[in-house]
Amino acid sequence: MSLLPILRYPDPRLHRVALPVAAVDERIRRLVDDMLETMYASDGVGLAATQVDVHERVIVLDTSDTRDRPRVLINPQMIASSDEMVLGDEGCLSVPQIYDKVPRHARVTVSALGRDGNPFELEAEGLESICVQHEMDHLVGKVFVEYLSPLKRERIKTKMLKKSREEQQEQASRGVRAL
Ligand code: GNR
Ligand code: NI
Repeated sequence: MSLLPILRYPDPRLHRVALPVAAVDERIRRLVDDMLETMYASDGVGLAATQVDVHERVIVLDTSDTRDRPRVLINPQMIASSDEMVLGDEGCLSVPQIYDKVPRHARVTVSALGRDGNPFELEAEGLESICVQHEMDHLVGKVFVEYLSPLKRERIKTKMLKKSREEQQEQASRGVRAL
């Protein structure tokens, strides 16, 4: 198992559209395990393969309080969504320290393949429903800041670029080569 680096907004690779997984094989199972390890290490409730620069339709999530209920969704398809919407505060591991309200369907039903390659359906509500929609957006290249006003999005972009420049300078000053 290994920790994977997470792409940071506004990296253009976050806007790539993921392709379906052709077969749930050893490579995909390793990706899933590394994504789960990375999600737990980052205290995230979900992670999409896009965020670790793998452009295939793989999502992991765990919205349990105990952080011991990993869910794996390979080739997820939205099969139903409630008309009722909810407005919750969202964050993203690719946009650290930014939180804002995003409208989402209150409930969704998704079909997917599990880590074992077997199909299943997930009926989600509450945080899990929000998280599934947030992760499925990542797979089509959409980051939650795209629901915000262009002004807010530009401010976030500027803030993120400034932060990454500062981090690079700090690393350079410690003799670490910039990536
Ligand atoms: O850790 C995360 N928390 C979160 C909170 C509210 C709505 C969505 C999320 S997903 C996010 C992890 C992440 O960036 N997944 O792509
Ligand atoms: Ni995210």
